[in-house]
Amino acid sequence: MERWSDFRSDTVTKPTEAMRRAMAEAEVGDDVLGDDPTVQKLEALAAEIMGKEAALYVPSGTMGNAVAVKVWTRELEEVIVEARSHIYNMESTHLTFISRVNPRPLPSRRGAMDPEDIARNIRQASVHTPRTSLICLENTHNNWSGAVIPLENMKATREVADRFGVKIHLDGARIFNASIASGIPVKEYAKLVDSIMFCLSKGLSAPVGSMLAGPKDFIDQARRVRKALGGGMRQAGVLAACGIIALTQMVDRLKEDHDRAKRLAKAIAELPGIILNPEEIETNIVIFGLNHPRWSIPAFLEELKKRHILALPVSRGIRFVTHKDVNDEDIDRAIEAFQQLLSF
Ligand code: TLP
Repeated sequence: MERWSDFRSDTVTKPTEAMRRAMAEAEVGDDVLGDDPTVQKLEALAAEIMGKEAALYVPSGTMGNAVAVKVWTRELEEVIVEARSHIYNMESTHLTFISRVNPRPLPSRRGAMDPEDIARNIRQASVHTPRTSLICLENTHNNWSGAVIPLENMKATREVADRFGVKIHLDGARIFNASIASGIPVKEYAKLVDSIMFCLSKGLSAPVGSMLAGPKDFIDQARRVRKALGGGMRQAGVLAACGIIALTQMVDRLKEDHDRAKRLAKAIAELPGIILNPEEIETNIVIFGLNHPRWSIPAFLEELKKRHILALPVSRGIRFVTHKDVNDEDIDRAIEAFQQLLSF
């Protein structure tokens, strides 16, 4: 059967051979009872890599973000989020559904909110208004085409947060992509926030799981909230073993994904109907608009599918994501299809 070129997401990556072996050999225990050595090893490794006191293994990025918001906030409070952020748009409203806090979405420049704009939007509690208790950041920013949020912007946001006594949570689902693209160690980003969530199951290719890292008392409480949400996992060492490989063997190769995304972006940006500035592609996500007399977005995606090329529609167009399981041939094949379908 002809190969599928699957650009829908870096979440589609399959575990590596080394991960399969590690799963088979993993030492396990009951993690809810606190005795799975492989989960403990992964949590200690994650905390060390991020320079935080402790870390917690969670089943998904969404649960990691949901748990963090729940621990940092209370009812009658408000959380500042970026308008296009994943936490605000793509996580089934857990801010209101689970934490019962009010989201306050702010505009940004390619995912980076203006720290003074944040300052202006922080509210002290009154009988009329909620108290702002948390700022959520996202780096890299998925819906801004994988943009890297500059460290300087995060530093300035930290100053604002400290001025007003507000916490910062970072959705760092792809923080290793940010680090590889910028050359800045993940610890430098993590140092500027109170908690960070990052995913093992995206470009790092683990089958399941994300990490939440932060201060010890925060993680202690997060562990209780994870259990309350049904996220306590028993012999999870089988999965955590893959997470250890993700963190120790899979980070450096993210550069290949970035290079392929750039090559794809440069090649298609020149074609009729494509709305894309390839200079803006910094990591592994290519989002572009399509305005072509022959194609609607659904019809174009359907035609690509007939050619065994998969991508996803997003609010501003189409998203292609590069990852371990797409190679140079897949990129060539996609470029060729674009050329055939869009040229006059
Ligand atoms: N993003 C998924 C989809 O939900 C869109 C993807 O394919 O990109 N934060 C960010 C920035 C994310 O991109 C995602 C997943 C999450 C959190 C949630 O992670 P999971 O899927 O593990 O709950």
